[in-house]
Amino acid sequence: MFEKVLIANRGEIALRVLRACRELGVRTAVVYSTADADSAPVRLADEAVLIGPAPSKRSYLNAAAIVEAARQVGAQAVHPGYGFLSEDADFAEICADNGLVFIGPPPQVMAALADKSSARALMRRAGLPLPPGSVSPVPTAAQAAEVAAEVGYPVIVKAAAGGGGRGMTVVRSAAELSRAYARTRAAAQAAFGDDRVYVERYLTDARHVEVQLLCDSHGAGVHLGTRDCSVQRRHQKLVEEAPAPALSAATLDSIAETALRGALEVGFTGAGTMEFLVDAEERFHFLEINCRIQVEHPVTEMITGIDLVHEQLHIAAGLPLRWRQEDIRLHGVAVECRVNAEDPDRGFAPTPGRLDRFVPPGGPFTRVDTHGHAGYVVGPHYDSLLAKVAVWAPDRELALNRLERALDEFVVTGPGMRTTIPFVRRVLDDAAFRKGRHGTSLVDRLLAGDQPAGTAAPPPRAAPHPRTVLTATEEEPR
Ligand code: MV4
Repeated sequence: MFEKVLIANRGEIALRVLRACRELGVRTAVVYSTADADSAPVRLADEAVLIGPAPSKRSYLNAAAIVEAARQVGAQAVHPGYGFLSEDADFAEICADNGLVFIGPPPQVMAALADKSSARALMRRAGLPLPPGSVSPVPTAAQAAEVAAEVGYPVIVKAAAGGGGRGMTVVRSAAELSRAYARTRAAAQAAFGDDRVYVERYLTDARHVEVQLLCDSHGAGVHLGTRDCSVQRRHQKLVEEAPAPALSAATLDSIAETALRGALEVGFTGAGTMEFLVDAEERFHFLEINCRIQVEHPVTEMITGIDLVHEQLHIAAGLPLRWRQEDIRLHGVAVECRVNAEDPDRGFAPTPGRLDRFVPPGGPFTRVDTHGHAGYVVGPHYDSLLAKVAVWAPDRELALNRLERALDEFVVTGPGMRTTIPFVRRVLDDAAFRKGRHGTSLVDRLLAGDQPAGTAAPPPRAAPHPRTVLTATEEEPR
């Protein structure tokens, strides 16, 4: 195992990785920007290295500064967390060139999978089912129209260099195609410096189901079951659960086994996630592979009892996987929600500012991953994730009740401060969500404020905090 790991991230995930290192007896160093000087990970790490000012481009995205920090502290490996440089194959390569282990897959594998069009071609070759569409990037609007006519409308034009919902346009009819094609190419060029796009049939209101994978550097791998992440707004997940609900055991097994086969085929190593869309007939279609630990990993940890960051460290250190597939048992249901400093009533606009009260929930089977505390200042420079609340229960209904209970306890206040908690409560109250029958259009339906015909609105729930306070003392009444 490594003696010292550099954590190249901030916020709750920096803390999460730091804790895993501590538990394995690995010394920790974190990098930080001036904005995070008195943050929890900086205070808890064995060492901390200032790498630049608040803007991420000059700190958490500054590969040279991070490699220099690793050299200064004598770290052997770099854990990138999620976001920032976590899926940057060039950064992984720079680490290797400087004698550092990048905790993730080999740079060539990362590069092949970061290109969504190339990932699609690789998975097609491995025999995975894909949404109907083009095998390679589509170079002209006329060819895009040909593909679209073949697979049928609606279609979606996706940037090869995109992913995670960035650089995609849904096209409803042939009349809109050439403009949408041109616009997506221009946007991809501007965002990624790469204007290649491909075309797929657009699958309406499917479910977003993903598979957690662990593969070692000796060709062995296991899957840790599925998660459903259909509750998203503009590709920001709000609620995630494991396993994916309301699908047959046969479908879940088939998706998970297919994902593992595809990952092993391309030499994937480390912790990764394969994303699928699942349609109403339970047919599944490969979308993309993420080569990082994901925000929603705790729900998988809760149903498997496996610490995914421990496993990442073991795999990166070259150790063989400690689990065979038959050792992995999925137990119960876990649900997580994100508590972002955002105002759901104002288009989820970030609400930066100081927290004057911050009281996270507790109780049985309730896990809170957060770097927040009273006095913490939510700055404007980074994403607005304040906390993740994850709960476990033997069944889904109890898990959802437990999450509602946990959210009722959570106190987050400050001048102008709002959170996503009220919106998540509406999700948890939704009739289709309760049945596990929702797809990716749930959030838009809730935001449009309409219930589908024949679905009664759920009964209002009790006030989250008791407002009645009685006093019974031994004093004589006057
Ligand atoms: C799609 C799709 C439907 N059809 N591709 C979004 C994130 C990225 N991983 C791929 N995504 C999607 N790709 C085809 N062919 C639907 C999504 C999608 C989605 C779309 C609109 C609103 C919310 C969504 C949530 C998850 C996935």
